[in-house]
Amino acid sequence: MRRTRLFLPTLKDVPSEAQIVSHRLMLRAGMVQQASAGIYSWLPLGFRVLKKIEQVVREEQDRAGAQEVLMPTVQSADLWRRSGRYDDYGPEMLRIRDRHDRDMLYGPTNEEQITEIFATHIRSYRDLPKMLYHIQWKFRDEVRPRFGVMRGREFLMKDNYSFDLDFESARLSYDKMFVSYLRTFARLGLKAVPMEAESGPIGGNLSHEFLILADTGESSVWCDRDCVEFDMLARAVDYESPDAVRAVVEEFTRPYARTDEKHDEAVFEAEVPPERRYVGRGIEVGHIFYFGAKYSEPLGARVTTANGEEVPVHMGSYGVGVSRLAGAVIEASHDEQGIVWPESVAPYGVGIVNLRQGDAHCDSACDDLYARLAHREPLYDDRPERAGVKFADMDLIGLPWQVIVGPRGLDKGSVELKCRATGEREEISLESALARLA
Ligand code: 5CA
Repeated sequence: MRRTRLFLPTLKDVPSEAQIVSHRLMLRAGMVQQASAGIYSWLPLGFRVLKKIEQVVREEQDRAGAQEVLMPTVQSADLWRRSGRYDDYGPEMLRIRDRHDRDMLYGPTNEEQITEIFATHIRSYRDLPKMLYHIQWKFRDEVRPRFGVMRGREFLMKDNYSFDLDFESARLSYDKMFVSYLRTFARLGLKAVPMEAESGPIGGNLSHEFLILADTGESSVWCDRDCVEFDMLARAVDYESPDAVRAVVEEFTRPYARTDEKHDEAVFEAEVPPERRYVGRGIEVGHIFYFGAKYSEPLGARVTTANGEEVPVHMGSYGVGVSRLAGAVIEASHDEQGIVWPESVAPYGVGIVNLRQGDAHCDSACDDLYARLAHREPLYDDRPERAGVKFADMDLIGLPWQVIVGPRGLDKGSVELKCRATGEREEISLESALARLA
């Protein structure tokens, strides 16, 4: 993409209500624009990041054996009356009436809807287990939408639902999602710590939240430093082996890690020696639940077992805040100059900075780079702007690599390769820059 063509409305001054760094940077870098309280439009740069996050989430869901579907955003109130949640959900639910005076709602989550789909088609234990997920917009009329996309009213969520014959098998589905979350967040360049959690309005009795550590987080965190030091990508996990999956979960749940209601100070102090105690704040980026027959019972999701008995299926649900992650990644990875994208979600892989637009030599070197870096999704800053403006903008939008092309360098046959994360700049030949970025 050429910068002169890109719709990238960067801002100099950000609205004062943007309290946290990710919100400020997302506005400054022209990623999103508020449409109304807690509701955002995603502009090209933000949209590219959102799609990349979504793709990492999708790949790790598929790898764990889940299948993607797409359910609607607008649901019928009757379905929710059958589970008893229509009245329970309260003012967070956006209730709508259609022209025939039927009660509808904009889905805050999809347990009822997926359970109905399952119940319509699956009757036998032979068709189990199943894991079905979608990546779809949700609406929750939060009392205090804030921190930009981190606590929105409309937000993009990946929600997966598992269906199993018995607790044993449901536990394995839960564990697979647990492992898939560790892999997902690690690929996004995040350290996410799983913590025992309350299950809230989703219900159930087994639940973990995945939090990334950040001072601006809304949740409190008490954990063993061991939790922060795990390296999930360093291991290969065979999802076909229940023992291998279980082993990872056990390793990650052994050290103390609790948030808010589940925290027990006495247990924390007894289990974790002072030098290993971590007390701080975190951002919840994922939440998984096992809730047995809470929805399958009232909605009639039953299967026949091998001995001909009819039983409700055991279910779990597993959420990732996809749009929240765009903000969370920035909270975890930025500096004074701007965003520092991990390679996996960067909106473009490399920026090309032409220091003297209009100079034949510079222009042709940049065109050459631009063509030959196509596989790295280059963003070519071809504006007739001062070098300082281009540098500041490139650092603000945080692409992992920059190739800086100027007349003096070119005379010696060289360009500069800058790594955004370390700030290191290296003068090398154009060919070596291409080789390094290959
Ligand atoms: N049905 C279950 C799991 S599929 C569920 O809804 N769980 S949840 O309520 O915990 O939400 C899942 C994830 O969505 C959260 O971990 C969080 O990352 C994200 N999320 C929840 N509320 C918001 C919000 N208001 N704005 C942005 N992301 C949110």
